[in-house]
This record gives sequence, structure tokens and C-alpha cells, in this order.
Amino acid sequence: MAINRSLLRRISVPALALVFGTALVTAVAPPAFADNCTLTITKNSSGNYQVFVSCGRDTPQGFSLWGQDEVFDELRGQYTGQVTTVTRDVLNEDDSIFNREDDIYAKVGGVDFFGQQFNGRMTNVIHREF
Ligand SMILES: [Ca+2]
Ligand SMILES: [Ca+2]
Repeated sequence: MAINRSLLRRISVPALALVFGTALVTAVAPPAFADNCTLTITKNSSGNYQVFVSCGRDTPQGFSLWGQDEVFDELRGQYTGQVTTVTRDVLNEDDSIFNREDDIYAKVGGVDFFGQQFNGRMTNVIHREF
């Protein structure tokens, strides 16, 4: 019996190392492969704006639009899918006489290339006077 237990211990240590080794690779791999998200805003013929997010090989399923400010960022709207049309007032987040330029970014949620859910992934910030 004593020999069997000793043998078990010898087997289980390398087996554990293998499990931890695999777990470490799994935990580290997604950020290395995660695609950045990009926000694109285009004015359309009706005077509204098409807002589009993309994340490389990953699939966006929804996003929120934010206005970047010094004290705290302001939520401007939440949308499903990866494209929506908004009116100018959604993007016109700064309109004081001191600062009319707007700073818009999105936080994106979806499914990545490996089938894993992601959320709150930030895009670039668009600085434009809407
Ligand atoms: Ca701002
Ligand atoms: Ca503005």
C-alpha cells in the first residue's frame, strides 16, 4: 500500500504541473490575440450620423457611446449590433462657448475569435465638432 501511494504522488506532481501549465497558457492567450475595437462615425445624406464599431476578427454584439470629459465621462446611448444611426445631438456632448469640440468613444461587447464573451472593450476617441 505504501509503495502505491508513493507512486501516485510521483504521477500526480507532473500531472498537476501539466494542468497548471495549460491553465496559464489559456489565461494568457486571449489578451495576446484580442483585437482592438475601432469606432467610425460618418455623416449620411439625411444629416444624421452612422456609427459603426468593429473589432478585427472578433464580433461586436452591442456597444455604448460615451462622451469623454474631464470630471466624468457621460453615457450618450446604448445600442445592439455593431451599427446604428444617431442624430447630431447624441454626438454633440460639448457645446459650451469654451469648448465645442466633442470627444466620442464606444465600449464594445461581443464574442471573440475563440467564442469567449468580452465586454467594455474601448475604442479610439473621435475628437470632432458635431
Ligand atoms: Ca468632452
Ligand atoms: Ca460640440
